[in-house]
Amino acid sequence: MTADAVFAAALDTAQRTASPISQVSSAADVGLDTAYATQHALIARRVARGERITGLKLGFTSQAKAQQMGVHDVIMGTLTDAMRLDDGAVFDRRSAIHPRIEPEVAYLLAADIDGSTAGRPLAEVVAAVAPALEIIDSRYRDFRFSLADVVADNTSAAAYVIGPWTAFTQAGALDNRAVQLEVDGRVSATGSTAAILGDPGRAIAAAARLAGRHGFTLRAGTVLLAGAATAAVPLPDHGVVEATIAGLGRVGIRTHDGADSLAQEEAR
Ligand code: OOG
Ligand code: MG
Repeated sequence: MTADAVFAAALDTAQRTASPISQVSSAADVGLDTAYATQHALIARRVARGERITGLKLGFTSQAKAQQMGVHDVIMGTLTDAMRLDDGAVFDRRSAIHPRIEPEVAYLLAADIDGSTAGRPLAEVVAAVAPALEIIDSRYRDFRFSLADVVADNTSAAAYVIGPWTAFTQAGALDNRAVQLEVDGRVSATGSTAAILGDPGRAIAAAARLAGRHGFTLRAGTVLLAGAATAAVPLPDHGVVEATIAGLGRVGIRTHDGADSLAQEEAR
């Protein structure tokens, strides 16, 4: 087996069993090419089990995230239908190791995107925008990683939920919208969409560049998460998490960590 296949198998098992592993960089000198090859091999395993790719995500597009994790390059990960939750759905905390949650801007793509799309007007390549939440869960011990580690681990992607879509042409400028993350009705992070590359619309060109360089394809009808606008916060074992983006609306999930707490949640 090649190194990327070995790493992919270990990361896949870590995710499926919710048990953390050592950073792949602790065993070998892993470069960015091997890291993306590992991510592609990991996704190929999930697709072979019947999952479908539903989009891509960017990481470390904001200073808040880069500083929180000590990783300063923009990275790309892959989303599948098994990670998608409906707005308002319940997430089982036990399926994750040490999950965190963060507010995101989601784009619905109107066209296939590759390196040549970088110069096209956004209105031609984006159909709609929505507030979103991402649950991240590093498969590495202590939620610590190098750039190559986190790329190999599919950029910590665990789950995502998308709120109501607004047609891109109706959404207006998105370069400075207030973002708020609430846990059980209490504000736990605030920021602005301006934190995402200065304007989250720049995520499209950034994704096009990374796609060309690292073997991804962005397809019409799939989603792009532009990256968190604020630092991530720990996912509560049991509670309600909501994100609001001014002018775009609100999106939320509930969490539970066992049958009893789910029953309590449903009785509320
Ligand atoms: C990596 C994923 C980063 C974002 O929105 O910046 C990311 C991590 O923080 O574990 O998803
Ligand atoms: Mg994210």
